Amino acid sequence: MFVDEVDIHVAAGDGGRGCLSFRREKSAPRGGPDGGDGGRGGSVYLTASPHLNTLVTFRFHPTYKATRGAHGEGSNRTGRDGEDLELGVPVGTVAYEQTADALVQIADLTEAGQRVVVAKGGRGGRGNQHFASPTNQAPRRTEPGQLGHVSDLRLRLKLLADVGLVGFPNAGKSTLIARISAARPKIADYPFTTLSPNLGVVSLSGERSFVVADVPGLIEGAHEGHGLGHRFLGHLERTRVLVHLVDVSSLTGRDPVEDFDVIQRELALFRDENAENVAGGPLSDKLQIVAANKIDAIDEPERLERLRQHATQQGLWVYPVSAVTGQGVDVLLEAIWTAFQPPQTSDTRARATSSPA
Ligand SMILES: Nc1nc2c(ncn2[C@@H]2O[C@H](COP(=O)(O)OP(=O)(O)OP(=O)(O)O)[C@@H](O)[C@H]2O)c(=O)[nH]1
Ligand SMILES: [Mg+2]
Repeated sequence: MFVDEVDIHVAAGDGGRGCLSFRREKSAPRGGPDGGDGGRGGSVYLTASPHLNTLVTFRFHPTYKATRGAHGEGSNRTGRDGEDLELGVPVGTVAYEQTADALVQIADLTEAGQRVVVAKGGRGGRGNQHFASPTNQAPRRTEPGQLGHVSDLRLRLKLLADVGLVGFPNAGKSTLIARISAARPKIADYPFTTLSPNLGVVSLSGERSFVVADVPGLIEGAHEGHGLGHRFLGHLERTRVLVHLVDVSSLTGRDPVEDFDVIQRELALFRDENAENVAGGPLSDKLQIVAANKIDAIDEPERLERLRQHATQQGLWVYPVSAVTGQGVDVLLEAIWTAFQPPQTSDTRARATSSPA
């Protein structure tokens, strides 16, 4: 099951109490203070794992508590530390602390192996051995352990992909990702075949590669919750390029220009409550490439031409493709690759072309 948002409660362990004790032995009937320190409480960590792709385990197990530190003991024995808890999360997980009136981002785990503490264990209290002084050789003072940090968290998975596929249901997004990568999503001739995002890695010649995300289709009113709504668009926030698939075939009674406009409107209306925390800005500002799909099944070429004119007026390139036959797909992939290369500054270009004086 794909779960991309969960609320969990994490509690670190309290520190152990410092001990009050005096050395009592035959050889030292009035020995000094020897109360040991309390152990440190266990902390709770999130660790990004490349082997996970859903937050589902947290849905069934929402509470995590690390163990406390043991109390200090006589003979200067320090209490044992509490055990840390490591919670594995998928790469791309963002953690927010839930305060009374807001969600505050505390971590963004974008790399495998990255580890952050989300609840810090309490320090152990000091035993009375630390409080002896020339004027007080039999101190009765000890410290309690610090309380462990407790927190309510929201975890959100925001997939890490370079390219996002958007479009109406049935436009052919899953067919395209299946053609260009090893991803094998369900493909069928009915809307909303895809119910959760799929990721695929595309490899091009020369060891070039990028990651594509196929998300469930959008329909008019998605921003009001129609269809599957905007729920999955958050997964495209980190992408650099959107590929907008439009069905231009004669198989549907739909109008490609209208379909195109509806999706553009829905992208513009998408607002994520945490968008300000995400680099890259609104989805409608992202670089966009239009793929006119199903050209193998087009009887009236003017359908493609009208879409091309309409998109070109908005400064977008249109690439005719067939996700089924593969026609035009290589050209599309090269265009995608070129689109998200960082622009060469005029400065570096000048340096690359000018020879030393
Ligand atoms: N003729 C033709 N049919 C295609 C092409 N691409 C996809 N299809 C068909 O269109 C239908 C929908 O394809 P999907 O890939 O499931 O569409 P989708 O955009 O992922 O749809 P949702 O998951 O519902 O959003 C399937 O029957 C595909 O076989 C194409 O290039 N040519
Ligand atoms: Mg699909």
